[in-house]
Amino acid sequence: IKPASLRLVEADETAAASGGPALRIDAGIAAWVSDVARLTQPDEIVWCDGSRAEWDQLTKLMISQGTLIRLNPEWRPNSFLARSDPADVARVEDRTFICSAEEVDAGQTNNWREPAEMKAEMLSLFEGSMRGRTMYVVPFSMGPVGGALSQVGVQLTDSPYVVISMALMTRIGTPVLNLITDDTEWVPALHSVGAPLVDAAGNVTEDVAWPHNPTKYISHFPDTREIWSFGSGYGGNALLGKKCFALRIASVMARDEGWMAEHMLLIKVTSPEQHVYHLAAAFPSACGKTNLAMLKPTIPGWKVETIGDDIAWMRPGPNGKLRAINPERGFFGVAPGTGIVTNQTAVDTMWGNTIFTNVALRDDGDVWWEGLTPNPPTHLIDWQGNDWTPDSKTPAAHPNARFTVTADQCPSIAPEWDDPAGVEIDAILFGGRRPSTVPLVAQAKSWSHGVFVGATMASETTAAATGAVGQLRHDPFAMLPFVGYNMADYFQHWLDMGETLGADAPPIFQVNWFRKNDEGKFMWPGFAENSRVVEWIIRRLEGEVAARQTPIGGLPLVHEFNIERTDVTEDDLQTLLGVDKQAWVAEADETERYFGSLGDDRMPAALYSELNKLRAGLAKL
Ligand code: SAT
Ligand code: MN
Repeated sequence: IKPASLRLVEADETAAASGGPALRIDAGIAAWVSDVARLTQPDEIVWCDGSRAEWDQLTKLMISQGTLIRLNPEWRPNSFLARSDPADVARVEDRTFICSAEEVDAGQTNNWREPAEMKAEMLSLFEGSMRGRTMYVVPFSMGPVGGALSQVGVQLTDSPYVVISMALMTRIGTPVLNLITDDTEWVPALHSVGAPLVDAAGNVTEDVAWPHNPTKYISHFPDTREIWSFGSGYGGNALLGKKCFALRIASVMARDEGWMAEHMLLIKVTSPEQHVYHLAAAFPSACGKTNLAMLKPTIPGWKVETIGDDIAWMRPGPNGKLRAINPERGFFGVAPGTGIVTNQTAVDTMWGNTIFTNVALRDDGDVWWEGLTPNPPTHLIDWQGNDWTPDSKTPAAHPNARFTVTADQCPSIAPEWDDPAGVEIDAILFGGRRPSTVPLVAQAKSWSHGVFVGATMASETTAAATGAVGQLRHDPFAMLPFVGYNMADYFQHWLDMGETLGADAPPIFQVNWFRKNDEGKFMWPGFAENSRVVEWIIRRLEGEVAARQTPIGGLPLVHEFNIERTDVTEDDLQTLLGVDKQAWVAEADETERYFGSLGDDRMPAALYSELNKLRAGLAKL
């Protein structure tokens, strides 16, 4: 089956003129599409309209190609399983490049290549890369279509899996295309899986279920605001609206225009007194953002609603306070560990209309993964298509297996989640996976101390990116893989935003759900019990609880911190809310080394001054 609306559009044509749907296509887009088509040589071009008919056509096509398996509609209507190639299962940070004109502008934390050189190399990869395939044109909006804080882009891709994923994760199609006129800024995002079906000599290769190329490049051109992605069909490598645009390119736009593009969830919290607060929280990939975003408080009278689970765009609003939107339309959540015990809301969200990638298939045609239910079924087909039983030595689902679903299916979604004006931010949280040192919660002493806390964040690595798992690495602001420019300049931008916001800057808190005791056991129950930390933060905003001032920030008083009806012992709570002087002295030394590694000439002096204050305070303990 081939999609019906296939048209090759030349620069001076419109889709309407070529017999397609009546679209008004900006000449700039049309010219770019035809340039890329000349380069990549697809058989056909499809302009995606974002309709249900298009979704049905593409999912049918992919079922026939073996890319998708339709799940049993009785359990999971309009839902599909995709199994990726085992060599294409996560973001490839070592193949991700920031191609600014000057190397120093990419900084010490990004891979850099000279833009013209990178383009020359990638042009030869893209040449003929779509032969035998269809090129899809996917106009997309990050943020509500036409919203003042929203941005538009156009992704060209030869992956129908990417098209349907973009359809869930962003607003795509005709309404977006109609927004783009001569003076609209839009981000061109070029993507190919790099697996042509016909070679230059005309020899035909058979297609595979998950085409990709061993050579991968995820390249960003921040000066011209372009994205070129080659060789991968997976997640953040291929859904270019997400990490590539909404974080790497948007962080550059934000720096230039005085706003912020952050790796943050957004929640609305209602207190028992019916006071409403909005929190933004940064955690690295696969550290529980989705769980916190869908938190069901265990403490009476509190309510948490979801606004976003991964990315926040924030800027000062008309009253001077920081406002945030979720630029995405859906969730691309980690499946393993998401289950009826840890996050019933997420499970309820995926009742249907969901794409599952690299999870296991049940015999009844539904899906399963580690942690979905306490006990595994007796037989499964694992993520690689092999028989699996509870005795198997390998996991049934890949650790970075994902569910993709729209946010409006989430039972805890806040009514204002897609308000184009965004929500006012009352507090910012920073967290990582830290088995030691970092307390359960601490309030930063000031905005600049908060920036220091963000800049010194570290976390154990997870399966969200290729490479070793469980190794502590610096991950400033949970943005290490996502800042599209020099990290030291990014720190400076945060300090500058503090100047702009002045007294209206929201308080900043550091949190850590992942403290372990000497036996290696988690000391804090986490998940829904994190509502207790949220409660303390809100009570701080209200001035209802005190904080013990320490060199690392304001810590809860043990007797004021609510652990009723938990297994947490008073002793453990002391540790969770304590300052381990020795560990912090070592942390300060490591911070100095890390700051030095970022390039001393651009590192803000304010951060070194925070480091000095920390050391002086520790010396007095
Ligand atoms: O693969 S993604 O980058 O989209 C998910 C993540 O790592 O946060
Ligand atoms: Mn993320």
